Amino acid sequence: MKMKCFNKLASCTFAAAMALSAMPTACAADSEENSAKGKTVYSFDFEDGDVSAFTNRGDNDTTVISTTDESSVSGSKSLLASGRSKEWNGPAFQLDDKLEPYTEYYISAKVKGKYYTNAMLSMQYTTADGETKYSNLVSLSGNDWQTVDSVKVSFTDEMTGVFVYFEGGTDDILIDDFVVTQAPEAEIEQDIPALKDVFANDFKIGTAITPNDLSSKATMALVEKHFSGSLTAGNEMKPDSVLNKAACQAYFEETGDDTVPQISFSAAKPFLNYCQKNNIPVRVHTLVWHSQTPDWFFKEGYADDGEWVSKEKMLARMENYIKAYFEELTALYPDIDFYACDVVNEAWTDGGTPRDPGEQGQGGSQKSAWVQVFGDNSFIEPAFEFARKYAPEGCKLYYNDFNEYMPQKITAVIEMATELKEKGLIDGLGMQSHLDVRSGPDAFPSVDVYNKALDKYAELGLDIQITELDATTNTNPTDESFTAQAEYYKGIMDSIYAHKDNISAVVIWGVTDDASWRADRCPLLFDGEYKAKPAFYSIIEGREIPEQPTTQGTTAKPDKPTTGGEETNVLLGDANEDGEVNMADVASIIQHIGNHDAYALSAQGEANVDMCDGNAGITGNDALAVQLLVAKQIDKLPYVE
Ligand code: 9MR
Repeated sequence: MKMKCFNKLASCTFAAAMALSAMPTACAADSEENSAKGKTVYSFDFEDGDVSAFTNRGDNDTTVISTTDESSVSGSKSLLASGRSKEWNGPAFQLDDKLEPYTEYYISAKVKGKYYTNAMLSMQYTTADGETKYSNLVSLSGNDWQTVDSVKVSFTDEMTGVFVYFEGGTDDILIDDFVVTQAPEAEIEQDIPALKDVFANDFKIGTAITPNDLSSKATMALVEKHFSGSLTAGNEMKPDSVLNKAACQAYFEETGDDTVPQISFSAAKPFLNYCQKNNIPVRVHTLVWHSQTPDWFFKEGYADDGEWVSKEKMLARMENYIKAYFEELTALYPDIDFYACDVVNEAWTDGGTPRDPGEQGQGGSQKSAWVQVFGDNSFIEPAFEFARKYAPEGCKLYYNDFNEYMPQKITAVIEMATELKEKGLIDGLGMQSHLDVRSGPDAFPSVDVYNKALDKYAELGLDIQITELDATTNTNPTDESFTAQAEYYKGIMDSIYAHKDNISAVVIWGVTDDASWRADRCPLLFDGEYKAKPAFYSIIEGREIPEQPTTQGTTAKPDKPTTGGEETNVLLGDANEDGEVNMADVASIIQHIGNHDAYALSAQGEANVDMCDGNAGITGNDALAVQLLVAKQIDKLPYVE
């Protein structure tokens, strides 16, 4: 295959990036600067006494909202939220009735408690399934007025009832100078190589995303360009998001059976809808984990204060959970390629022993309720057995862990994996790879140590995936920090590349530094302004870009046909009119042809299908054309041979 070498371009852009990084040093976008750059869309100093844009949080919230001249930052008045009786009571400002979805805004304000400020700015919204979600955006405490400084918010068109609100304590809260600024529309760099192209013939390149990422146009543009080889949900497919306590308890009450856990993918739906629509392969993360798994899952009657269940009951719960998980996932998303699954996560300590038994909150978050119930790590094998039994075809099964280069952990993981491999239960190992550059020479782990761990896992003959790669700098990074980070990333990527025959995917744990779980130490490849960092250039430096790369997870989006320059409502290929073109449409066309009486397409469905093969009349060739598009054999409709 013809290749073009990236060397020249890489070295000049790498140099440019190094020079650029001389300007900003913090990884999050500078908030003052951002809010100054943005367009102010709402601004309240409350001098006119108008507080009508703010409400309390529903019927059970006793907050009374007015203005006061007791204290203020600008002018002589501020908003007063009095009469609060619960910590979560407080003044709320609705976003989705005033602002645009998929657009980033900054919220700035001054906040003061009556005697002492102990407040939070939080956000709430309701999902398409009617569930209300809450998240804390920023905590503020101290004497007198505190500042909410350009906190970034955005939402998708699937969310309703989107509010930001102030809460905390039960004393009066005062607000002044509440400003909403629309962030300038961020452009991503289109003129840099796409990671998925650079590594197209080596391994899938992917990332992990959060619901917030989904509502940021620029973040998702980076995902589409670089990371559409694989996506992982940052949190929404973990047990605490999927297990539905109320439904578990209701099922138990109704049937007397507490071994059939009830689940819901409502938190993951925006993520999964995106992956389905854009045809992006998904890593399922994760089924069996000591963390982010509620303790009630291990208790009699699913009660918080219940007794621990027996090992037998837990095995039944585990099997039914894994069964329901895959059945529901594949029923809801038959077209998504769930190509990998972290069946068990983080079961071994760095010392190569099982975790201590206990509730997850005890002793930090290190204790394991699985060990509590099973007495040891004997829950691992049945987890893989059940996953093997119920996972869809093509979904490879992994054991996933962090610090996977610690000597005793390597021994424990290899011993476990060897046994599981002999029984045909495991396909690969996930090396999370949460790394730390520190100041360069004392990086943890060193590239050499990381490389040796890869050597050992490669010898096992199992597949390897790098599942959560990020490499932190320090809390106040300088230019030197970013240079050291780039060098370290390069070393790690070279080591990964040297093992590419054993590695099928490399997943970076997040897109932009400011949205990382370790945002304070800027661990990713793109900064808060969506710009590629030196680390980005360092990992592609010297790599050859295949001229016609095997595309990773590209979208099968049909072109809309036009009539005399006017766009029509026809979406070619969309037989069932769900706005997407996939195998379900192929089935609908075949059914329409085979049994018109029972399965006739609607008039719009017929219009969407008729010209797929470039000819009038719905025939098997229309179905074939749609199938070719879905299989990415062609890139648009109509398909005329
Ligand atoms: O990125 C996740 C972060 O948003 C959560 O707060 C955190 C809580 O455990 O989990 C993070 O993801 C973890 C992943 O699921 C497993 N490996 C470690 C990751 C970082 O903690």
